[in-house]
Amino acid sequence: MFVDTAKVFISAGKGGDGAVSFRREIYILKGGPDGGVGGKGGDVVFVATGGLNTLIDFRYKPELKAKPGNNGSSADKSGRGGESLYIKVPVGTIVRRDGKVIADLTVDGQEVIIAKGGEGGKGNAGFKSSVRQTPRIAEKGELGEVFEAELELKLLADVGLVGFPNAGKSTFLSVISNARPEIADYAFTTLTPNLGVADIDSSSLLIADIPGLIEGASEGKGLGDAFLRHVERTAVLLHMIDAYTDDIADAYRIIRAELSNYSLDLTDRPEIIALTKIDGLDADIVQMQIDAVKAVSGKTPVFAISSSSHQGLTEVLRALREKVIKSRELAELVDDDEEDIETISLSKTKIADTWKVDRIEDEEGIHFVVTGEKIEKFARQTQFGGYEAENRLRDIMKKLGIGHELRRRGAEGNSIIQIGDNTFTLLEQ
Ligand SMILES: Nc1nc2c(ncn2[C@@H]2O[C@H](COP(=O)(O)OP(=O)(O)OP(=O)(O)O)[C@@H](O)[C@H]2O)c(=O)[nH]1
Ligand SMILES: [Mg+2]
Repeated sequence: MFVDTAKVFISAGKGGDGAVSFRREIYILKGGPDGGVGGKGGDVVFVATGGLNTLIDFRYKPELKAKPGNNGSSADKSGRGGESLYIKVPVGTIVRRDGKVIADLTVDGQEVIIAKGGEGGKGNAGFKSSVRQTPRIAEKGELGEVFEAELELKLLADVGLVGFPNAGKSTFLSVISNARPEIADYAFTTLTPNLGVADIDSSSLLIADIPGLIEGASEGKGLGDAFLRHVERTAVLLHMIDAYTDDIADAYRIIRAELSNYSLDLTDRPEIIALTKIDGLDADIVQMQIDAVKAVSGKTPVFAISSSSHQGLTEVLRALREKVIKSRELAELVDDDEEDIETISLSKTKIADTWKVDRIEDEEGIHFVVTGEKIEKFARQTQFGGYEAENRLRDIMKKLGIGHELRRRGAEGNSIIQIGDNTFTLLEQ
């Protein structure tokens, strides 16, 4: 089975908690704080890997989980970082989160952090100050990023082979490259894309062979047009037509119509036409067929080839190579003007320190709900119940101006403040 989309649950590791500990040494009565920081949680990292061409593994691995960081400990020992999880994906894998592209792995060996592990919490050693000699406070580790990722594979090749079933696409690939696709004298032999590398003039071309298209493919006829996603990102299309076809102009138009129904982009793609299987045909018939297709294909170059007798193969590969080089040069020019794909992750987004206070009045009385990315992050790292930890959160609220706003809205010392799932009182009670 060939799989080119998958959904997978990603969870990066939680950061380790910071420790509360005091130095204990002989002759030292009251040692200073020496609780170490927690280790960073492991990341989930995708690695683009050549040679893979399906996402099927993800159907069996629906959850990808990196390890949490270890907690800090006494004697200023930091917790060990959680191991990151490295996952191989095919080159051409696009990763989305809530419909938004967060990564596009286009180069063999490229590594992208898909989900960031949480930072470790500070230990009490990190809270020591001139006024606070014996802090009994430590931070909890931050949670790692957790979300459902949508994966889509769009193979990246230089050339995409398109045409009717039985046109000779796979045979061509098998003759000019290292690929060994299935070949047979019936339609829909190819059921999954094949990739092959062809050598030409001391360079190489990566060529993708996909299942044949028929009229109505864009409405799901035959194998439909789903496989066209694998030629969407190829630089050049090689449109292959069996030279024995009766109405060759019509055959050409049908495939072009299906390409355009799938995506207008594909109609603009540089194209080369190859009439195939000319080994058994007289030269004047071949010429007649060439003329017939030229009448409808405009300036598109037309070649006549035979994979069996190796006729015209070098010429068509050379023409493909030139078009690929031209289109890549053009793409680079365009890319320079474009910004990189926007990626979202905790590390890259600056955490907003804006906040909001809501006064809630219900049958249980009045309480105040504080929301805001930064203050909620601090709250998540707070060990509720410990008065020092809560006091630190109160300090942070004060610094951000939240304390003032709470007072303004009528909060008193014993008013209940809620941040996230936690509640505490405005002042220590
Ligand atoms: N005589 C001759 N037969 C060929 C040539 N190329 C392909 N064929 C035959 O045409 C038939 C179809 O070839 P395939 O390569 O499987 O065609 P395809 O376009 O990949 O077909 P699908 O995978 O179904 O889309 C096979 O029987 C091949 O042997 C050629 O150059 N000359
Ligand atoms: Mg085939």
